[in-house]
Amino acid sequence: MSLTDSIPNNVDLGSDRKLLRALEKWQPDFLRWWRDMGPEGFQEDQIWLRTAISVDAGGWANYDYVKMPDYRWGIFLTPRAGERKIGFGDNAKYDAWEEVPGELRGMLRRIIVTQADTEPASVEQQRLLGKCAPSLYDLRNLFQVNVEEGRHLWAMVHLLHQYFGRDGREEAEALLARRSGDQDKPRILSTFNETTDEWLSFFCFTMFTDRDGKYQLSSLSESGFDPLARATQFMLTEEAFHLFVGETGLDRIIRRAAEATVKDPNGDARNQGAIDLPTIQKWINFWVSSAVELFGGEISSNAADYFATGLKGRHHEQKKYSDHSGLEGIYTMPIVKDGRVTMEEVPLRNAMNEVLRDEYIDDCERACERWNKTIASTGLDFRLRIPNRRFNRGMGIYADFRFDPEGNLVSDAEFEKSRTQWLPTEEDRAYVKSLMVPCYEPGQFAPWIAPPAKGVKGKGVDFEYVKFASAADAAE
Ligand code: BYC
Repeated sequence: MSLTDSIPNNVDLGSDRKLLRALEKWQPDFLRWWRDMGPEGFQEDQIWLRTAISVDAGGWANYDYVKMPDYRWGIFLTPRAGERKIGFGDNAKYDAWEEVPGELRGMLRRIIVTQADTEPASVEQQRLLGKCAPSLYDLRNLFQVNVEEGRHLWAMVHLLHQYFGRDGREEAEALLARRSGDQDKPRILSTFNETTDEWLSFFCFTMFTDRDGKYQLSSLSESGFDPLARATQFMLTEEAFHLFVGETGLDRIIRRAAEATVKDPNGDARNQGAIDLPTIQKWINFWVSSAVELFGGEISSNAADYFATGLKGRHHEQKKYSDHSGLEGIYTMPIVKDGRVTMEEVPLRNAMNEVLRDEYIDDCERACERWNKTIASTGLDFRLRIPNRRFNRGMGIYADFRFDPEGNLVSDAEFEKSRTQWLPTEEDRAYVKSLMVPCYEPGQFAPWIAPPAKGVKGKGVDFEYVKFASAADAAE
């Protein structure tokens, strides 16, 4: 099969010989990386997956059984809707760029590489999870997320190859050479080096880390560099499913936790084989505090430059804002001065990371409210919380101080004293891992997670979402 056949695309790949050659060279390296670092042990199995084969509303999501290495990783840009102008910053009202402006080349490359790096990183982080999936439904969802992260890598590599010449090709190779968690060649952003070897972390990752992806992609979809805007617009359509997996996955674990607490004579969910709510809270604290780092510094000249040049806007820049210069505005943020938290005014452009973090945190709070309704529906009086953004930070203006999950300044000693109440302990991790026993019977679910309300795309919850190549795989 030629590359133009094996890569569904709407970028006219067949007529661009240079681009085709570059991608033909990269594809075998990608497949090698996928075999080495993609889901371990399931490459020969038939997975019921959706594949994007066009950008049309009706055509983009095509469902069928596919072996993962045969997945058709396509390249799609949302079609142009007429002439487009740059929507914000100092270049607003000029025509959007179809080529990379020379003076912005370095900055744009850095943004695209940073975005691209997260995609293979997450696949690497999740590569062992299939071996302990709580159901075939969840196993299939994991693999759906994985192949789509692979497609998002293709989307960014296409931009690197098409617009950045030799530099772009080198960056594309480097994306396959870095490894999540590797001391010598780690992935670029912190969270993407965290271990994700059990499913509570997987659902936290897809809930909280992928949600950073949503807001970053949304900001990039406003970009004055039109190919980036159009590539990220289409990525967002797939990203929605990843967020669904995270939010509903946590909801199902929380439901089981609450039910088990109510049922147990001592109110001990662990005694019923579930994960208790205080443990879930610790995971939320850990993953939220890790994910909020991904928005960059609170006061950032990089962010100001990205906005000023028109490369990266705000979430819903066109829909939500009337002033697109960002020059007049002031952002008031809490900072630590003389041992106290006080408010300080920052020029809006320098606070763009914080503006995006606000949107993100509101979205997390919304989901948390839903989980609390799930808990309340069991009759249990317990509330989960999204920790304050200052809690447990390793980067930015709060990194040198300690805060409790409510955001109050505390001493190092106070923090250390409460650490085991706020963050996962080794014992908690060992307990959660002890529950990770695979459950591969169609329609069966591990005891620590409730079944979903419905299956995928009209299929039942008991549908055979994964057909194992051999009985040995299923028993593994
Ligand atoms: N870890 O000015 P600063 C996704 C670096 S997730 C390590 O404070 P800036 C997905 C920063 O790169 C979305 N390093 O921040 C989710 C800079 O280094 P350089 C991914 C960090 O630049 C799940 C220096 O520190 N997309 O799609 O304003 C599964 C000073 O930075 C971190 C993007 O991130 C960190 N946490 O903002 C799959 C969009 N934070 O460049 C996929 C593109 C900062 O001086 N990236 N640094 O060497 C960006 O827009 C910006 O790079 C950031 C940082 C928002 C990440």
